[in-house]
This record gives sequence, structure tokens and C-alpha cells, in this order.
Amino acid sequence: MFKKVLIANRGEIALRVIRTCKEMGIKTVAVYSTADKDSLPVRFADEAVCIGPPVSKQSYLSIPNIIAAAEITNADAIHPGYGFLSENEKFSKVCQEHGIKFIGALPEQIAAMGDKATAKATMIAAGVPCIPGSEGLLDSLEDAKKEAKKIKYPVIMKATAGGGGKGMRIVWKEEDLEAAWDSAKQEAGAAFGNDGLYMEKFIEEPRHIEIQIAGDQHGSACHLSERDCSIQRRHQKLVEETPSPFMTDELREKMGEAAIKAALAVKYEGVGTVEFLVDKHRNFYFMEMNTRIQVEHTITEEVINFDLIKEQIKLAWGDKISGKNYYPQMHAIQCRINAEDPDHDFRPSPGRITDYHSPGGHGVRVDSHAHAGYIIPPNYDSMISKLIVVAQTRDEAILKMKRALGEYIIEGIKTTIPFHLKLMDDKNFCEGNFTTKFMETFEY
Ligand code: MV4
Repeated sequence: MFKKVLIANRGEIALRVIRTCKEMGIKTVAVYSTADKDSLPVRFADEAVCIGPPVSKQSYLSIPNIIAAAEITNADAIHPGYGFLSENEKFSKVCQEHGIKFIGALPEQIAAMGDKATAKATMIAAGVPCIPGSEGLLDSLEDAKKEAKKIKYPVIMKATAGGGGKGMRIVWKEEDLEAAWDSAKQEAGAAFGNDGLYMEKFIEEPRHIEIQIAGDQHGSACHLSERDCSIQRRHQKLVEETPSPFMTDELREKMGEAAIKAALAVKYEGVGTVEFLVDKHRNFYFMEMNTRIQVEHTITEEVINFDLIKEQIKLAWGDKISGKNYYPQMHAIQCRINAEDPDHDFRPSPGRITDYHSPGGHGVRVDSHAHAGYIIPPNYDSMISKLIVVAQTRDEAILKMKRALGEYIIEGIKTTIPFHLKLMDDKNFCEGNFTTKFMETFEY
């Protein structure tokens, strides 16, 4: 097994990875920016190396600084967490060239999935259901008009380098197509340095349901069931749960098989997620594949009783998967606790946590690097904690989440806890009656 893993990340996920490494008898190296020098990952890791100033580009996104830290400490593997360099083709490649195992996807897999039009073409070839649309990129406004006529309005144009909604435009009628084409191209070019667009039929009020998969270096893959991530705001997930209240045993089999096909099509090694849109008739369509561990991996862990970070490390080492699929035995919900003010359009609320008490008890898990006296730096993501509950049924999980949210004391900053408390009382949420449009009408 690896002797020493460097964690190229910060915050709760750095802590999460350190914990599993310790349990596996693997030494850990934390890297940190000067803003994080007193953070828990730095305290709990066996070694810690400063890699630069608070600004991410010069620290957590600096490939030379991180590789230097790995070489100095003699780490034999790097875990990138999520965000930052976790889906960076160049970083995966540079690790390879330095004889350091990247605990994540291979450069070719990152490239194949990072370009969305390429990913979609790969999935169509593999027989994974995709949303009807253009074959590859649109080469002109005229081409876009022709495609939209074929597909029929409403259509959606998406940036091939995108994800997360940037460079995406919904078009309801032909007279709006030109303006959408111009602005999407401009936005994608500025954001990604790639203004390639493709087109799809617009699916109205879909659910976002993703399938966790795992693949080994010996050509096998399995699925670990779904997560429902439909409760989002501006493409930021707020709450995730598994199983999805919309799922049926039959749909899970079909989506699971499709996700395995997707993984095998790119000879996927490690853990990954295949995202689908599911319409009201339970038709499902491939959306994208994430070649990293995700923020919401925790809920899957709770319902299948399985450490996904441990699995990731074992698969990177070359271990084989068991060959069976995994099905939820419990119901889990995660609320993302952000340092944001829900009363003021979820604006960031960095600063010092003056008092802190986290909930506990049966079926409650808190993944967080926060503590009393912790100063949330303004430079990074506003997520400071993940509150996860697991129970026998969905109704019990909601009750447990309300109980746990009620025990959570975080003073000195604003958080999204009051929002979550209100959500857990919402009739439509409690009935499992929600789509990706839920937050557009939810009255906080
Ligand atoms: C769509 C769609 C409807 N129809 N594609 C949003 C982010 C990007 N990954 C893809 N997205 C969407 N693609 C078609 N053909 C609706 C969305 C979408 C969405 C998807 C998942 C979760 C939240 C969303 C919020 C708005 C739009």
C-alpha cells in the first residue's frame, strides 16, 4: 500500500481524507496556504508544507508548488479532493511524470469527460441514453437554427467546455436564438477560452439524479446506486439524499447499468459519478461524468456502510472491485452548511466563529473543519460543514435532520442552517415532490 499520501486540498475534504489515511496506516502530508496555517487538517496531518499565499492560483492551484511539496516529503501519492486540481488533466499527467500516483482519473479520462460534446459522443457510441440534440458542435448560427428546427423548441445551448451552467442558454423560440447564440459564445469564450457550443432539446422540470460508480485497473466496474441532487440554487447543490424519493427499483437497475456502461466506455479507474437528468416520465439522460470524489459522497457511504475514500485509495493502488453492485439499506440526507446569509440572497459571510457546538447522537455525522475561534477566510468556497443524517426511512431522516439542525450552534457568522430548518418543514420537500426548479419558487 502507499506509505505516504499528500492531500492537495483544504477544509473539510482534506480532513476527511486524512482520517481515512490514518485508519489505513498511511502517513499524511497536508499542504496549506498562509490563510490556513492554523487549520485542523494542518494540525492532524503527520507533516504540513506551506505552498503559498491565500489566493488559490498561487497555492492550491499551483502545480509546481504542490509537486515540490510532494517531492520534499517523499509522498508516493496525491489525493486532490474535489474542486481545485481534482479534474485537471495536466496535474494528473504531471503526477504521473513524477512517479507520484494521482488518486483520481487518468489524464485521458479527464480529457474525455471534460469536453462535454466529446463525452456525449462517447456515451452515444456506448449506448448510454443521451438527450436528443446536435451531433457535436454547432458550426454557425445558421447551423444552430437548422438544428433547433429539427429538435423543436424549447432547446438549450451548452458550452462544450462548460458544466455548472456557464455558457448555457435556454431558447424558447427562433427569434431569440441569435441573441442567445452570441451571448453564450461570448460567455463561454471568456470563461473557458473555448467557445464551442452544442444543442439539446430542453428538458423541462427535470430531476438531477446521479449514480456513483467505481472501476478498477483490471477492467471491471460496478455502481453504488443514486443520489438525488435536485435541490440546487444557481447550480450550487444545497441538499442531497439517497435513495431518491423519485426512484423505483426498476429505474435504479436501468440507470445503474447505463452508468456502468459509461464507466466501461472510458475504462474508468477509481470512483466517479455519472450525472443524469430524469424527466417526469422517468426517462433518463446522460448529462456529464465527474471524475472525482464529490462533496455528497458521504450519503452513499452512510446507506451502503462503505468508506469511499478508502475504496478510492485501494483502487488507485490496483486492488480489484468486488464485482457486485451496492444498494441503499438506509435513508441518508446531507445539508450543506455554508457561511452565507440566506436573508440576503445567500451572500458570503466570512469571519470568526465565536461559539461552536456541533450536533451528535445516533445517525448523525458532521464532516467539518470548523471549530470555535476558527476564522473563515474570504478566499475560498463558503461551505464550512456537511451535516449528514441516516435513518431507516425518509420521514425519520427528516425528523433527525430537524433535531440535529436545532442542536447546531454557530455564532459570529451567518449560516444556511435557518434555511435548512425551513426546508425540512416544507410540504413539497417532505412529500418528495421536487425538481431542479424547486428553489426558484421556494419562499425562504
Ligand atoms: C439541461 C437542462 C434541461 N435540458 N439540459 C445545468 C448544468 C449543466 N450541467 C446542465 N444543466 C441542465 N441541463 C437539457 N437538455 C437543465 C439543466 C439545469 C439543471 C440541471 C441539473 C441541476 C440543476 C439544474 C438547474 C438548471 C438547469
